[in-house]
Amino acid sequence: SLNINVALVGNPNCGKTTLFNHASGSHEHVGNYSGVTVDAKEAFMKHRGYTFQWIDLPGTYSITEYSPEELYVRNYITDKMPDIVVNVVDASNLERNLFLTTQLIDMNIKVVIALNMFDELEKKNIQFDYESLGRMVGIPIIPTIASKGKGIDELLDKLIDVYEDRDPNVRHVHINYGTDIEAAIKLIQNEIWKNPSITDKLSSRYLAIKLLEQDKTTMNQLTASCQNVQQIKLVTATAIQRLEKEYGENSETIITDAKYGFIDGALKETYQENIKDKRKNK
Ligand code: GDP
Ligand code: K
Ligand code: MG
Repeated sequence: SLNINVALVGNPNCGKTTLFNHASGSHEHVGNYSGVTVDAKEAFMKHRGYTFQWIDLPGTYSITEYSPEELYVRNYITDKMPDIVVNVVDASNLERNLFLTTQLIDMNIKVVIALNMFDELEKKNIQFDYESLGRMVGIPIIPTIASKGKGIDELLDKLIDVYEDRDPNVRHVHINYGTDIEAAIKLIQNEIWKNPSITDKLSSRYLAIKLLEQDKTTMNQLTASCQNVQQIKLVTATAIQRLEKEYGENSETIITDAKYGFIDGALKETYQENIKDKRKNK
């Protein structure tokens, strides 16, 4: 039988649980994840001959290591390797929600975006060319109104297409973070590549970006499994030093700013409040 494991990933309150309940047909209350013990709800359903296994992961703004929720989501993606991540994005809060999306893009995994709260965009008469954004990032974007069960069938159909590698718009995109950061990524990647056992499982680009952010989880991971860890550390330290000198900022901030720079640029091209309508209202 055909099983598709789908993990729901997104900011808190973007509608993950609502989507999970609609998609799985269960209306079970899902507790909050604010405690130390992080838990994830799981449900099965069938659609067009496929069995979907849904995981409702805790809400996170970022995939870093600053909370149990972030670590849980991160480890779930890298260890359990779901077939597809559904990145639930709150359409009324695009800039902040898309930050997490940039991290999923770095991870080089299969992602479909559920552009949830689409009713909020419609209400405000906002023009958002989400299809164009989807082509830009190589990720299919499906509008949903989870609270009304709208868009769920379209999302399920898209998940099958992506699972079967049938969607021509899916491609692996590297967000271009600019010459200096890209050069630093390349240098670190060159060292990571010497460990095929690692890069089989995790994107070397993602690991390099994480090292540039001075992410301890990644460094510990590589220390445990890379033979050339001393060289990786040296190259990383040198790259960080060079970037921080150039930008006068902490390297994590430099990466964060670059990600927001990408998001701002992408939204400038695709997102616009209806100007005509705005004038009318004045
Ligand atoms: P989670 O934290 O991501 O699991 O978000 P929830 O599923 O708990 O949803 C947060 C709130 O948003 C709830 O009050 C939902 O009813 C509401 N909600 C979910 N989806 C939509 C939507 O598409 N449109 C609107 N307007 N509200 C929604
Ligand atoms: K919630
Ligand atoms: Mg929830």
